[in-house]
Amino acid sequence: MTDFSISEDLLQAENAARKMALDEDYAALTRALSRRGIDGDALTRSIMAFGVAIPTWGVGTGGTRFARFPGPGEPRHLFDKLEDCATIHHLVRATPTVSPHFPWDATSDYAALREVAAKHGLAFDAVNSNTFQDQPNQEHSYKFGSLSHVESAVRAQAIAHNIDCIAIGRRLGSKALTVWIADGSNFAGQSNMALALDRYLDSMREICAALPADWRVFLEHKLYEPAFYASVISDWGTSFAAAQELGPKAQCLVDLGHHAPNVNIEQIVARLVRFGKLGGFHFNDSKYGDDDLDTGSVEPFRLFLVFNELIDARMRGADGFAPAYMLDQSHNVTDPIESLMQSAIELQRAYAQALIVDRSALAEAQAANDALGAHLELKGAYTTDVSPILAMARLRAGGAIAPIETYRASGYRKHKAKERPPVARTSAGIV
Ligand code: LRH
Ligand code: MN
Repeated sequence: MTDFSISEDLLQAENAARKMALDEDYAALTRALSRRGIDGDALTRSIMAFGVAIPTWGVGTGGTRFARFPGPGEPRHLFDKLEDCATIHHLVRATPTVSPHFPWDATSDYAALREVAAKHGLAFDAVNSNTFQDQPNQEHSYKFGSLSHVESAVRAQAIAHNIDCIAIGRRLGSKALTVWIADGSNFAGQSNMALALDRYLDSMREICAALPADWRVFLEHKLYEPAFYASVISDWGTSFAAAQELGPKAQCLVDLGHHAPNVNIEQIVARLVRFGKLGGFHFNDSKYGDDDLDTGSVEPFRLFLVFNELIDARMRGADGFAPAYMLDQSHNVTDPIESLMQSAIELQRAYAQALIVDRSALAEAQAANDALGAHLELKGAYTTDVSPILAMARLRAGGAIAPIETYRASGYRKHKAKERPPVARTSAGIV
């Protein structure tokens, strides 16, 4: 019995039922946009070209330190995850790449993995290393850190793991390594914060030396958790300074949930662009801490403002501007496939809204210190409902006008629940 996948017939039938309404809404929106001098079809083509990577660790149900409640038809291994990633891309046509995490996604044959992904129309984005958990039979524990650990043997083990991840990534066709470390302390005095950073930099220099010529390494900063007094790479400033010191292949990755509440993330993005050190993003949303909630589900205006900086940078032709877009979320109470589809759409929405900002009117208002005028240029774009353009982009790219409804109509999850025997309930943790 072949594994169930959503048929073209079902997709066509679901689209046919919605096509007339979409055509009407699309015509009305493109007429309104053309009055603002914006070509609706060109905008739709831009959205069709937008892509974001799916985190393999986000395809299964996530959890917290308290508990994880797996749902039906959980992916058992990377091949199930790729199948679910293919289903997401089939319907939203905006997630052509997957970002794997090792050793969570370790497998015996990476060439075969690459082939299976290619059959699903998927490629691999940045690989993620993991020196924040101890693996069975691991020689040295990461309890007190990894790349910044006081013991050279532990650092060497962590460096070797990152170099292994690069080797795996090369076989998968990736071009970047993301390094997030949990290293830090819970008590004042527990760690010499200056020497910890020096040890981290020494370790990262060895990892950078192992990067192929056309690769990048993304340094991911995070204010706290699991360290609750000081994290070694706690903020964009430390990450930026480290990337400067490590050289041109080293850039900074902005995980939206890794900042103190109310930090101006869009300004951090503008700064990293200015210095040519914006490597990429882990998109998600948060209300308090690193909540890993669905992108655009808490602060959609902030997400728009981040994309406003990205479009401004692109329009200005900022040097070395090639940010990698990846999602990094934990789906504790929703079907991960639905959350990932909606999150990709919310990214497209912020991108489309940022593309319709009248940048010359905005620059004029800024030059005239017309504060409200300038703000309303942004608000005008942000309050434009671009949904018909997002739906038309999906339709023209062979996807679903209404992905969530089409996914539910397919009964995909029910089929997977039959195909995939239930996994044993793991007590807690994000995966
Ligand atoms: C750390 C982080 C990092 C991943 C992990 C799954 O909080 O954002 O990007 O390695 O989540
Ligand atoms: Mn992250």
